[in-house]
Amino acid sequence: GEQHYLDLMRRVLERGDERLDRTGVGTLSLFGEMLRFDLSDGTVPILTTKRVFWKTAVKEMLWFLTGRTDLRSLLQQNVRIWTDWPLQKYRQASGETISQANFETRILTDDAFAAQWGDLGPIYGKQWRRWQGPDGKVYDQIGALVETLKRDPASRRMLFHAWNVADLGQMALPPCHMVYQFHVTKGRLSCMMMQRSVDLMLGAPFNWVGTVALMLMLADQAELELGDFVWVGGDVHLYRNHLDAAREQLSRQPRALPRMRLTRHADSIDDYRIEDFAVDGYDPHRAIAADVAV
Ligand code: THF
Repeated sequence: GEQHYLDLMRRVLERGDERLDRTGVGTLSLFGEMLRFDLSDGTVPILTTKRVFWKTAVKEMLWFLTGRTDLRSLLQQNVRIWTDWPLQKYRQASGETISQANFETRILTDDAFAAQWGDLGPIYGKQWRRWQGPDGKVYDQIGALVETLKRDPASRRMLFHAWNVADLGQMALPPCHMVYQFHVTKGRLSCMMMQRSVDLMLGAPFNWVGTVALMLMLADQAELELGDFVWVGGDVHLYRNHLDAAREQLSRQPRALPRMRLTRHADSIDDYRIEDFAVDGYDPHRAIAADVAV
């Protein structure tokens, strides 16, 4: 449950190795951590010790599934968690001190601007749905996964991967949550997600909600119930400017985890919308503000 997250956060605070990271912010970091969440009773790891904006995280997952890598389609859903990277690139290239809001408006309204500055490169959606082989053939890893879940659920090859080595150089950021492996036993779908780099304050809670949403959709497609969500973190860190926020979170008592469910069956993995997700019994402590390291 949530206590395992809080215990991990406390261990990073107390024992994390202090290091300077790519962003220049600095982190405390541990290597190689695993958490297991049992979803079979309907509860899901949407943290209660701070409000997690779960709809934003589900919208991000739905955006990955469309195969898109453009900022505009995210902004149209009012999701602004990916703006920082194209914004930083634009500011550095143009020398303009444009605000985030003005940058987002231009991405939304100016086609040429969006085409030049609003693409994140071949990140998650591209690799998940349109991984291009050396022969030019395009592979839909998600479509193949759904087929295998239906036809051969005992398979040990049910996974998809975003670490396309040849494409890394064109990505705004190399994938953090890289590989998702699935397992079916007694009609229950489990997922292990491996994340090489973990922003424990901001990223992990979001990525977990996205993964659970994905599991719900896959289970619905393959007529399965949910089993375990196993999460494996590589470099698990707290940014130095999140330490007070982490201490604040650790001072709070976790409450009962909420439930997440789909409100309808969809005919294909491509037919889910944010309106199809419902969360029941979510009673979190108030949100904790924290800046994202770019
Ligand atoms: N880079 C860093 N440093 N941390 C990350 O978590 C991260 N991601 C994605 C790519 N690079 C990353 C971006 N995902 C928030 C949440 C997820 C993000 C980026 C930012 C965030 O700011 N969340 C706030 C507010 C949410 C909102 O405004 O809706 C929060 O309080 O949760 C990991 O995938």
